[in-house]
Amino acid sequence: MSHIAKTRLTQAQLDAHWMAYSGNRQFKADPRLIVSAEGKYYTDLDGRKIFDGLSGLWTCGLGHSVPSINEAVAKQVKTLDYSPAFQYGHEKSFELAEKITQFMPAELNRVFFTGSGSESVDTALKIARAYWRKKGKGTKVKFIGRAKGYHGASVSGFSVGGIPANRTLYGQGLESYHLPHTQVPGTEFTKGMAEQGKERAEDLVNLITMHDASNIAAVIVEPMSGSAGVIVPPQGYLQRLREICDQHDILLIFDEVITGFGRMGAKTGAEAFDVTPDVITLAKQVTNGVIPMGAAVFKQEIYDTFMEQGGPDYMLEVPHGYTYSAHPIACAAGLASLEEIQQQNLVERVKEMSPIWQDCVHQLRSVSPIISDIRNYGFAAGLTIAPVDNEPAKRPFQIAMSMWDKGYYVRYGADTIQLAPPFTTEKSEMDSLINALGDALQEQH
Ligand code: PXG
Ligand code: PLP
Repeated sequence: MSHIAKTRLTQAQLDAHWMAYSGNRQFKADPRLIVSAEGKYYTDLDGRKIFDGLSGLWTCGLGHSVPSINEAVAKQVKTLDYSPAFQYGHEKSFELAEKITQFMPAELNRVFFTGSGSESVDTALKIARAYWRKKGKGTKVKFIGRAKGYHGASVSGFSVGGIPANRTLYGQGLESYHLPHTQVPGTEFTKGMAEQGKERAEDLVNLITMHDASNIAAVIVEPMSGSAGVIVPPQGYLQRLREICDQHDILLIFDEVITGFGRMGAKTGAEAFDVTPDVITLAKQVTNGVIPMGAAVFKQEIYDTFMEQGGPDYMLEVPHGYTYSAHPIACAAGLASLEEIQQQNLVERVKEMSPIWQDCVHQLRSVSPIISDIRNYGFAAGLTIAPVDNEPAKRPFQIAMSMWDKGYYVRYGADTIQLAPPFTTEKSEMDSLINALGDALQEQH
């Protein structure tokens, strides 16, 4: 279906925008243009209603155009549109920091604001190095990420990230090494956490032997990988990473840009999997995607180390931050979003409904033989699609385009389809999403 005739955009306008993580040529030949959003649905340029099967980009668990968030943003923009982030402050950032800690494990109670997930990761990695330097261990500078990990688009993010396509073009990054991912053969179609795979944490011991703990600042993993297609940790795996990090004085960073604030049916991935890291990175759902914002949340001991060694009190303890750190409009959106999650008990709702979601997505197995794996946790699911013509990314793209035509937005990436419906999704909406996906898969046979 071609939608280009309906847009008033000129070719020059289409050409001028170099779109993020997009197939620019394909998009501009047949643009998929969204004009509005309300609740769980977008409206496209043709006036079609489209179900939001990924909650934006894992951002909008509350759905779109939430009145309390809209009002908070409108009020804030009229009251204080910008406030200098360095050396001066406004009340809302402190209120939001405290509100965020209500969602974090109790030990993580110091919040550094950023403008995105990528900046949150950059912040966590820089602070990890600086922390060890303050502790007199300035050789601890290397990082350990994990194969298939996604930690944002910055130089540090691609360095610790483990999705090959995001790395190959960019040459030298930060010195980083990678654990194997946890998609263990034989665990395909596991519901939730697999029993096998914990042993893959032992590779951390090997990496430490190779590089020595005296040279390693931090391990960074997503508790559940999102971008790579929803990879759920095996039972006991994260606990084992925690143990090894403790034994070797290495900081453990959980990148919770996707898993934070309810997606897992828990306040964080740390809570869902019962492992407490030293640092948690956040973004996306903190403002329900309405205004860009991220944060890195630290254990108090890390913060205290910088305060104790901060020099005279007119000096900066850490020379780090962003023009848009703690932006007042983002803070207003964040406060309203997190209050909405609490008031509607959405973390509990996702937890209660996730068995229904699990059953629903796993029904697809019998619908199509081209699915080689289905994974799920909370309100998230990933499907691996068997490749055709030696082109693993082709079928997922075709499936997602067919879904768009049917009135469903889903994410496609590499050989996967990703689903993450809004936290308020009803069973009937799950059924229709999965039925449509079944149809789109069958078109591939
Ligand atoms: N860490 C994780 C775990 C993420 O998922 C980032 C960092 C970077 O955040 P920013 O705000 O800088 O984009 C992310 C972002 C997908 C998809 O297809 C996921 C993300 C971004 C775009 C697409 O799953 N996650
Ligand atoms: N580049 C220049 C020239 C700048 O002046 C600044 C900020 O002042 C930046 C980059 C960083 O921008 P941001 O603080 O929005 O990350």
